[in-house]
Amino acid sequence: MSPIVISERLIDALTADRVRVVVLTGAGVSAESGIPTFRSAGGYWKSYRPEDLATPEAFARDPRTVWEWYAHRRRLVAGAEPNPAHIELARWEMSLAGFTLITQNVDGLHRRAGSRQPFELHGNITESICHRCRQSQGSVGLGPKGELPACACGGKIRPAVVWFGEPLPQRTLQLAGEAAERADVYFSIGTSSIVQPAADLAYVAKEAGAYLIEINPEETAMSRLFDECLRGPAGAIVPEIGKRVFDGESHGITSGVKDIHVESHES
Ligand code: BJW
Ligand code: ZN
Repeated sequence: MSPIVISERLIDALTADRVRVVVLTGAGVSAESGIPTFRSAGGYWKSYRPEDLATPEAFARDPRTVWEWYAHRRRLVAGAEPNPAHIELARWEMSLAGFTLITQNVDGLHRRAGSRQPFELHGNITESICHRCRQSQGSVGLGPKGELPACACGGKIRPAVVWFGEPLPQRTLQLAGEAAERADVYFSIGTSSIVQPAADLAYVAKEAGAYLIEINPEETAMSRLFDECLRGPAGAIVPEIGKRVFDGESHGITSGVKDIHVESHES
């Protein structure tokens, strides 16, 4: 059993007066809820090509295959529960006046854990829109006999998510960028930091002078940018940070959680 080491530097930063904390989450935050990631072991992009499933071109070419993949994922999400990382992040929102949660995840688990206003950069898998007129279509999906859903305008209905090559919701992205510009502490949790423009928010925060923390069992494309990398599962590390910061538990080292260590990148 390795200890989780939460540095004094991080605790001091999080307990400062009027601290502004920004958290960006990715698929790894939902891995412990049983939702596969995209790029890590068992991730979707290990078995499928993104261009066959998560692009407007794929949907135009083969909407049934795309819909079947999303129908499968909707069922997974419906059967999943928020895990301790989602629940703890909802508590941070309640406890900190200056807290912003930004997520790349489309599973809605942050909201189900109690987060009131996560900025969902890549949409929400449970909702649908018309691919042509962009009207919201509730949660409509494949019909009982596998019929493809269609809008009154004649356009094809699709999941309300952001595919490669599509713009992110502009207002949401703008608010996320503004929060990153004002951050004192910026967390990147459970993301490979490969997909843009979400990954670049860490650069925005760094430029603005924030203290940067990555929580991920693996090194990522951007680990070197971060001041501290906490290596281990979000479901263990996020609650441990919360315990030290919000429950007033003693600083330093706690034992009992496996496979966690900290890398510090002194500049
Ligand atoms: C754990 C863990 C545990 C495991 N605890 N951690 C600059 C350069 C090159 C290309 C581009 C560029 N700028 C834009 C692009 C193009 C493209 C892009 O970024 N491509 C890259 C692949 C290079 N970006 C776009 O196309 C974006 N749009 C855009 O830029 O539009 C511009 C535009 C403007 C105006 C008009 C038109 C266009 C859109 C990106 C959309 C991404 N969509 C997806 C699918 C969403 C719908 C769906 O879910 O089906 O979003 S792809 C997929 O990747 C999904 C995710 O949100 C996203 C990020 O993945 P994430 O969350 O990081 O997951 P993983 O699997 O990569 O990583 C998981 C991590 O968790 C791993 O590191 C594990 O180690 C870790 N982990 N267990 C903590 N227990
Ligand atoms: Zn329409």
